[in-house]
Amino acid sequence: MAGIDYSERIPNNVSLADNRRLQRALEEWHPKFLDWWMQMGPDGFQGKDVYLRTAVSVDAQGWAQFDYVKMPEYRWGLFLAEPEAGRTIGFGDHLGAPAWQDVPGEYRGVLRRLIVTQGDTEPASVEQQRHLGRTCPSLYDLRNLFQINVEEGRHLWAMVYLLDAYFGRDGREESEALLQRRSGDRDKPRILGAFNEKTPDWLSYLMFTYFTDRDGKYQLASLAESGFDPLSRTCRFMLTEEAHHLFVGETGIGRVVQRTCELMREGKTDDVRRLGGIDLATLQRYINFHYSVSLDLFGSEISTNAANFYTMGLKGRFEESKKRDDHRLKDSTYSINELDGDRITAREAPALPSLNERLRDDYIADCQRGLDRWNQVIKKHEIGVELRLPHRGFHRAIGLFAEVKVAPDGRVLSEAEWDARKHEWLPTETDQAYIASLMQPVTEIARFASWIAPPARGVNGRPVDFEYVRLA
Ligand code: BYC
Repeated sequence: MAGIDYSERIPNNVSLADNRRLQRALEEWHPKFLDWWMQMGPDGFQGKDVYLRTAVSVDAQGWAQFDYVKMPEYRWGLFLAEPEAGRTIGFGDHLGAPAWQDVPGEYRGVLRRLIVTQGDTEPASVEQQRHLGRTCPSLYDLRNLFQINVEEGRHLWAMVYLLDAYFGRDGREESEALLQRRSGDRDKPRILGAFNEKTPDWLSYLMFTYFTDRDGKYQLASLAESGFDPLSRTCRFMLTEEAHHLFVGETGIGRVVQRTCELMREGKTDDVRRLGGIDLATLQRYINFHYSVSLDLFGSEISTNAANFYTMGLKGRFEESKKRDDHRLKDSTYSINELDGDRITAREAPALPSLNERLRDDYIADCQRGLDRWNQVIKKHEIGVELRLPHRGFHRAIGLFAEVKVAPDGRVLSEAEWDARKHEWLPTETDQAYIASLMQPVTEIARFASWIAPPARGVNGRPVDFEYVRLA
């Protein structure tokens, strides 16, 4: 295993110096990436010093080095988790065969598509979050936003490395195209739906990091099981960074809930808007929106693509290697939803094409854990409200439920009923205008916006009142 060569322009542990062709391809791509970053990355802060974590090696000590960095000078490197000696393919038709170190020729197109779809989400999220810096609720939050942005940039590098190293000329073309598509662009949109939505304010951003980044966790974990070893190792390292993004979402919404409850108690009112807070009903509508668009990211309940990815050994289940079954699933079934007129029922379906639904189930259970913690905060303040995940059929655009309108409690509705009530369940224009009105920048050290509580602790042992971004 080569150590990290940090003296190179592209720090890496993939022996880049020994691969001239790859080095040339990446060095050609690098300035294009920087152009994209300056054009589409965080607006207005590129010259500022930010207290960032940079990976300088993949071991426990080295992957988290903290210092002030200007974002365009961040060292976007190529890092793969350590190889596992003698690793074999853990599922599908090739179960037990040695993991592939090169692209299996017969699966080239499918594998490339999976990598491109994953890669496309990374720059998309940076584009979506581009203007948020100007309305940050604190320096601490501003720093966390930029940490996520640079790491999403690095995750793009990770996928571009795979494309350039293993897919020759069409890989290089895909790498270029990843810098050409734009979130929300009518002519050249990003590939997946949620990545073309706007992230116009910090509440949407915290919801995005809780719900949409969590799709990232489940998709990356499934790809980390891949029989294509470079993909597996790349995703395993990305997951270590991903944990911070999820932390930002969970603690961020937790801090909003905390502040709302404090204002409710202090003001003896549910109407905390008068006090500059975000009422629980609005929070619930934002949860409903972001959860439902994130559920769509798992694809249809029945998917031949998903069955093929698995059978081919390219994309496994969440924690595949911990499961105790035959890892082929040709004879197993899985319970999925079905529509029976205006009733939602369950049926047993063949397990292979149900793999998207199975992953969605894992994701839903994980989402619920955060809500439980936020509800604990509400309960501690002796407030009789519970935040809930809406039914999985609510407000869906992909799969079975795209055909019907479903209420948060799971009732199938007529179009007329839906139209009459949807404003109770999804953020309204008034909600959005109110949230927008709260988005006033707070950039003094140790101060926080009215709608969010300070965090329990700072970053990397630093105090909460540390100067996380130097704006002067
Ligand atoms: N929007 O067979 P189906 C992250 C397409 S997030 C638009 O049901 P399949 C991150 C689908 O492509 C993780 N189109 O779906 C988070 C297919 O098209 P074709 C991203 C959609 O293929 C935050 C057709 O509909 N990683 O990392 O089984 C910040 C039929 O679909 C959507 C991955 O997604 C949609 N929502 O599964 C930063 C992993 N859903 O083939 C980063 C790689 C489906 O008919 N991707 N379609 O032209 C995959 O594993 C699969 O592509 C999907 C879809 C799970 C996304």
